[in-house]
Amino acid sequence: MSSNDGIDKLRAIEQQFDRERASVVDRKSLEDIRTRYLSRKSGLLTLQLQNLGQLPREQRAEFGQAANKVKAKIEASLETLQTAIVEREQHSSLEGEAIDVTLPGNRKRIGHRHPLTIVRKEIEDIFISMGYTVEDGPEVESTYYNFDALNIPAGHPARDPRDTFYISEQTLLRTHTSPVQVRTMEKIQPPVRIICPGRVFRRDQFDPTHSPMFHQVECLVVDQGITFGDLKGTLERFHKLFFGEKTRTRLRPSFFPFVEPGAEVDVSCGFCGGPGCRVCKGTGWIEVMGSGMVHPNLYGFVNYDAEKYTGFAFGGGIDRYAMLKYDINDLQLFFQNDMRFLQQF
Ligand code: 2NL
Repeated sequence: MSSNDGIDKLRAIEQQFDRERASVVDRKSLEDIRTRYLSRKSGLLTLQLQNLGQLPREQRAEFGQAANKVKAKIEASLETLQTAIVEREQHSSLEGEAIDVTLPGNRKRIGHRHPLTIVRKEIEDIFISMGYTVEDGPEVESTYYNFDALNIPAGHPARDPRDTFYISEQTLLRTHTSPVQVRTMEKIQPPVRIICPGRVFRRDQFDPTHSPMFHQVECLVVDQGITFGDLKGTLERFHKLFFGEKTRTRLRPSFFPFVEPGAEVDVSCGFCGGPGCRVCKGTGWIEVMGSGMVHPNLYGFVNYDAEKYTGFAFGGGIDRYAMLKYDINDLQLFFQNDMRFLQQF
């Protein structure tokens, strides 16, 4: 063999390598081609270099240089292929881990407030903003706080066991939140500015407007110089804040044992805005509360000076305010815990 034959072989190997390198696509095919050409024992190029010793001395240098050149080329080419393969692998693994920030989030379902709680807190916030504090007290009461101290004497029809849940002769489930106000007056001297929201109990059958347990909020103000005008102004302000600035408030004479004078409180109908509709039964007005000036007899029970102080009070159903606010026609929906209803708030 002459160095020319050898160099022709080298060129053939080089060309073969150039063709085969096109099919190198991953680490495996890269290692295969490296082995095929450069393996120490059987690489195509290695075998050529082993022929070096058989060449005439003067041809060895030329052949050796040519062979090393091809080897260097192949090695450089394998290096390039390796870099490309590593890059491609990194790229595709990053692509696999990529986060699509435009995908919709997976929303965690969290709890939320019951509509009656929403409305109670809204009422509380309005009165807190006017300087009132929120008070509460026991749901199981004595007849003294629920009736006697409120000027409802023994034998009064409001005490009828057909209307009230008695636990014993002198213990009952409170029928209104007024006992909390009596208890507060026992504790502190005027000025008093409080509201008392809470559960109350009456022997009523369930129907769209009745429930044996419902929620009331009562308000009590006692100070020097409190007038009926303060009562009316407070009710007007509260209803504008709760139902909207267009709301008007009207008082009609009425009777409650714990006030004198007493008045029913109507608000203008927010559904029809005046002319009359089903909600206001054609009158343009909706009855929402009872109210009045605190009866002087009450001051005797709590040790207030009836000559020095006057006060007003009013009370209404939180459930009823929620029904009006959310246009709900059945009180029972608040107590059935049907998620299809509750989820709407
Ligand atoms: C109602 C209640 C009224 C009151 C509640 C009251 C409380 C005290 C003193 C005087 Cl401690 N009054 N509360 C006054 C007038 C009416 O109505 O449930 N109406 C629908």
